[in-house]
Amino acid sequence: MQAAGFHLAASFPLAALQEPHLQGWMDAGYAGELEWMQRHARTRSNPVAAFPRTKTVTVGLFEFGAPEALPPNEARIAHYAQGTDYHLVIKDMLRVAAAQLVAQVPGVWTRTFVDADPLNEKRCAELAGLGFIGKHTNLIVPDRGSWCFLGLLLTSLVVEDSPPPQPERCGSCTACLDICPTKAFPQPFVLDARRCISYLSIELRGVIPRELRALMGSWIFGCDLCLDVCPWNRFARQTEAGPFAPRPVLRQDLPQWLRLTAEEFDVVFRDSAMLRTGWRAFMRNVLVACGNQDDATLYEMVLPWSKHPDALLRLHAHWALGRLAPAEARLWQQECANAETDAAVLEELQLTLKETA
Ligand code: B12
Ligand code: SF4
Ligand code: SF4
Repeated sequence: MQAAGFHLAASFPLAALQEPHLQGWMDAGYAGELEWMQRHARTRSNPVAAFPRTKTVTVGLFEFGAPEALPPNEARIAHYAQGTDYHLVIKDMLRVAAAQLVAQVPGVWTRTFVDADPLNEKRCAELAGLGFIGKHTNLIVPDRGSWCFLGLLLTSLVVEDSPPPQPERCGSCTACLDICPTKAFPQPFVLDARRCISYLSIELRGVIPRELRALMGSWIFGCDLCLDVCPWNRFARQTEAGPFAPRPVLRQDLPQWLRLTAEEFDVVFRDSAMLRTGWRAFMRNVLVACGNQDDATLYEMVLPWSKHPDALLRLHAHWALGRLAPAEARLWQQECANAETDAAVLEELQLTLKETA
């Protein structure tokens, strides 16, 4: 795997993989609208039956390096998403690793997984002895931190011994739990995805729950707060950024993002993990971030979005207007409420008008 470009790699027998808490996590509703998780949960509850040809899982780990200091309180994009889409890059590296293995061991069966496939990659990395899972629920490599991508190579080869697991080393630290603005951890080591800004800004396509919008700050794609605060990330190495080097085109402020058209979105985010969210949900995020700024000059720039034909965008724009300049917004929103035909937008208008009364 190292020859294919991974910084670290280790293997364990698939038979060792169990997720005893998974069904409880699903039953608690923590997966939100991640519908594919239901399908995956069935597979993940019995991976040996689901992948009968797989004997060994080799986990590849690629460090994308610590981020620069978080940008000013404007438009924040998670560090992992600032370069080329890791799904493409890690998949290619896994394919190279698979081809190298087949060349060495003719007849060996292989399969490659990255992210959207039905195995828990951080749990696999833990079983392979690469690190431990912290209270923020991500993998931490003790001498390298957690700014890393994971990928899996499933093979029909048999490994004799599992590496020893690494002990969990959070100790009494609770920095990640404390910093989370949306209080997304119902308990240490458990995440309620429905409250996580990463889920809200990337996975959720509809209306962002009203009570969470104000807590999202300036994040317009993903969130890094719980990783950034982790003391283990002091050990993160500055690696060759390569395909994950931040793209300069992403260094834009909120007024610039507000001007992004759907056509430009496809160009700017070509080969980027951000393409996945789509222009509509991305602009929704930008509007929410605008509503979280203490900057009334944004009002005029958000205003046209409250007349947008798409109800989702109108709704979030009205929320932002009510926060940016409540008195000014009030007159305009009373007018809009009389003409509004969408029930959700009308409800948003009524709530905003009540707040600004
Ligand atoms: C779904 C998903 C998400 C969801 C859910 C996050 C989560 N914590 O799982 C959302 C959209 C919120 C998300 C966000 C992010 N993600 Co994500 N995500 C995934 C994905 C596709 C599946 C993970 C999964 O199955 N989660 C669901 C739950 C069930 O898993 P779990 O946390 O392991 O839950 C277990 C615990 O709760 C435990 N449990 C339950 N009760 C109890 C009680 C006790 C006492 C204990 C000890 C345990 C316990 O059992 C559960 C089941 O096993 C993986 C890729 C993959 N295929 O594995 C990437 C992955 C985990 N994500 C990744 C990244 C980078 C992120 C973000 C940092 C991106 C960002 N900057 O915005 C954030 C981090 C947010 C966070 N604090 O976790 C990386 C993590 C790399 C690493 N170092 O670990 C992965 C591995 C992708 C990759 N290939 O690199 N992600
Ligand atoms: S990514 Fe952000 S919102 Fe999600 S759990 Fe971490 S700090 Fe909370
Ligand atoms: S911030 Fe502290 S509690 Fe959270 S994962 Fe890191 S060491 Fe563990």
